[in-house]
This record gives sequence, C-alpha cells and structure tokens, in this order.
Amino acid sequence: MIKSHPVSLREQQYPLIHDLANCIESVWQNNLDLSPYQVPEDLGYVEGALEGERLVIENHCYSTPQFRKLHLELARVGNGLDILHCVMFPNPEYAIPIFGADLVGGRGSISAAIIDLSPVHPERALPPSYHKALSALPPIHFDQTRELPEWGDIFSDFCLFVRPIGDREEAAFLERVRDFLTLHCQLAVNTTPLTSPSEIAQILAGQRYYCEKQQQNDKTRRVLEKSFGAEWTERYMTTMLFDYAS
Ligand code: BLA
Repeated sequence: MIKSHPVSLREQQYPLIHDLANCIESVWQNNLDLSPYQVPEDLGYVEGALEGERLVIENHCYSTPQFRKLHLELARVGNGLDILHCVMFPNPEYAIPIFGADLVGGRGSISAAIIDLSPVHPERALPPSYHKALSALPPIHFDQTRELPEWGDIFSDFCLFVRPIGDREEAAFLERVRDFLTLHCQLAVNTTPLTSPSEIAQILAGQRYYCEKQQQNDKTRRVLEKSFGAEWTERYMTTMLFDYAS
C-alpha cells in the first residue's frame, strides 16, 4: 500500500508526466518552506465514471510563506489519457506571477504541454526581475508549437505551449519547467511583501482575472463533466483548480 490508496497513480503514468511530477515536488522541497495545505476532505483522491470512462484524480497541495497554495494534480482518464496540472497561487502580498503547467497525453505521446509564469500586474507585465531572468534562459526550439485559445490572454510572452515530439523534446520541456520553477522559487523567496491595501487589492484582482479565464477552458470542463457531472465539475473548477479569494 502506498499512501491511502492501493497504487500510486504516478507510477502508472506517462513517463514525462511522472518525471515532471517528481521534478516539481523536488524543486519545491529544495527551495521553499513547505507546510501541509488542507485539501477539502472529499477532493484529495477522487474517482468517477458517470457516463464516460473512469477518471481518477490525485491531488497534492502545500502552502508556504510566499504561496497560499501549491497545487499538483495528477489524473488518468480511462486507461490511457494522463494529465498533470500544476498551479502555484501566491499570497496576495507578493507581487509575483502565477506559475502554471498543464500536460495532457498518453499512449505514446503528449498532445499538449504548456508552462508559463503569468503576470497578475494591472498592466499585465512581469516584474523586471522575472523578465530579466526569463530572457536570460537559453533559446529553445520545438518542432510543433500550439496556438493559445481565445481565453489565453492571461499568458506571458514567455509561455511555452507545444506538442513535444520524441525523447529529446520531452527532456527539453522537463528542463525548461525545472528552470522556470527554480528561478520562480528563488525570486519569490527574495520578494518583499506589499503592505499597501490598494496594491494588495490589485494583486487579488489580477489573480481573480487569471482564475476566471482558466475556468473558461472547455476542454478541461468536458473531461471532468463526463465522469463527474456538471455540478461537481463547477464546484471542482472553482474551489480546487482555480479558486480565488474574494
Ligand atoms: C488543454 N486541458 C487541455 C486539454 C485537455 C485538458 C483534455 C486538451 C488537450 C489538447 O488539446 O491536446 C484537460 N487539464 C485537463 C483536465 C485537468 C487539467 C481534465 O488540468 C484537470 C483535471 N490548463 C491548466 C493550466 C494551464 C492550462 C494550469 O489547468 C496553463 C498554465 C492550459 N490546457 C491549457 C491550455 C489548453 C489546455 C491553454 C489548450 C486549450 C485549447 O486548445 O482550447
């Protein structure tokens, strides 16, 4: 027995997803001061199979002085579609971007791999320290880049949205995630928190805008609805995946 359920989902997942989950947790452990985050009791490990294929979801959450919630979610649909979803929600006193990653694939390839450090600043610009650090990363090339959907105006110029082909591109994607995450954790712990209520209110508004846009992702919604129904999915998307303080 591993954890509270019979087999860890991660062990069975597509290798890049499995490796990325381990990478994310080790960068968090090495750079941040992690505390437990209380996941609503019925949402830590969920299984559903309403009208479609069985969907299994495993959630791992932490909080730190800089981050209200670090969320890593692993999911498997039926016997072949694997998903990794990760969002780092900063505390609103920290004027830092939102790290997000989503990978969808299985049975031999990843169809969508996206990572970004998304600005929440009112002018939708990244802090200068982030701009400088991200600009200094070595150039990277993927054969197949993908178009962002209409709601994707939340993403930065550094957003990487690709279909990685083969071992070399998959390894390059993993390294880029490690670089984004490491520099994010290091910049975050060196950020001085805001004290001005009006500045904090602007950050909250930016985070809310990000969450409202992400909630418009119909591809995510459809996968969840097929196994759990519309009502549960609405609750899950607004309280677990993209919740914001109001
Ligand atoms: C795309 N997300 C998708 C797709 C699926 C999911 C099935 C389509 C894959 C494809 O087009 O190849 C499904 N993603 C899920 C599910 C969960 C999930 C079920 O996280 C959770 C249980 N999505 C995020 C985050 C980002 C994100 C944090 O959760 C970005 C940082 C982006 N996912 C994202 C984008 C697309 C996507 C931009 C493409 C949407 C489109 O092309 O319309």
